[in-house]
Amino acid sequence: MRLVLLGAPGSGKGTQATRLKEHLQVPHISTGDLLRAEVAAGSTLGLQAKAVMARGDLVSDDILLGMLEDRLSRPDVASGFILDGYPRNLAQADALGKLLARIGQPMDHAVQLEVDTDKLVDRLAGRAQAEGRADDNPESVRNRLNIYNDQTAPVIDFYRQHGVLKAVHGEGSMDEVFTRILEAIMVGIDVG
Ligand code: B4P
Repeated sequence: MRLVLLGAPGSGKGTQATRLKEHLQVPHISTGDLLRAEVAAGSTLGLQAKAVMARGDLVSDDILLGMLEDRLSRPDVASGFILDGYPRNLAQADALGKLLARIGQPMDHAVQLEVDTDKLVDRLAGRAQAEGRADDNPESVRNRLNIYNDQTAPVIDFYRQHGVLKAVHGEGSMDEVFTRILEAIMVGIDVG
């Protein structure tokens, strides 16, 4: 199964992707994690991305597409994948559509996690305390939410028009949200 998770920062994409990966037995591809690994390794790409990410801005489309092409060329994606954090704008959505058409692996589902802005801010503040991620400070969070509304929200319409959008209420416990996602993509919760 090929699935993309859409939602604002703090909506639970990474959290739910980890559960879906276990349940569906397909790799979880998080562009945020891929970028953070580059930063931690001190690679040229990581050095370019570090300050951009800390501000909460988007890293360049070219860098992201190169990274994604590389990841999707690995054999483990033959059984499908869960994509988390990409696409974040319409240019990325278009590039991804072309890439998947080229490798003959169209997207099955685009799951949109819907969460109120106040809740998003609370969750990210909680993570800032627990994990100290560089981009969870109040200023970057505000910037990330603005970028989401301006650039990423239109991607939802893109997938709606392609007939694969599944909107899921993203509030409640992590288990409740997980069950709703499985229902939306019609995978039995006792499977796997
Ligand atoms: P990401 O790593 O994708 O960060 P994110 O949007 O904050 O989502 P994340 O998955 O981490 O958090 P989640 O909602 O699961 O991106 C980071 C940065 O990388 C971007 O700002 C950008 O600079 C760069 N980047 C990444 N992809 C890019 C792209 N395609 N193009 C350009 N730049 C890109 O969880 C948040 C918190 O909520 C957690 O603490 C979790 O425990 C909590 N939570 C989740 N579900 C909950 C629930 N049901 N109840 C209570 N708390 C919950």
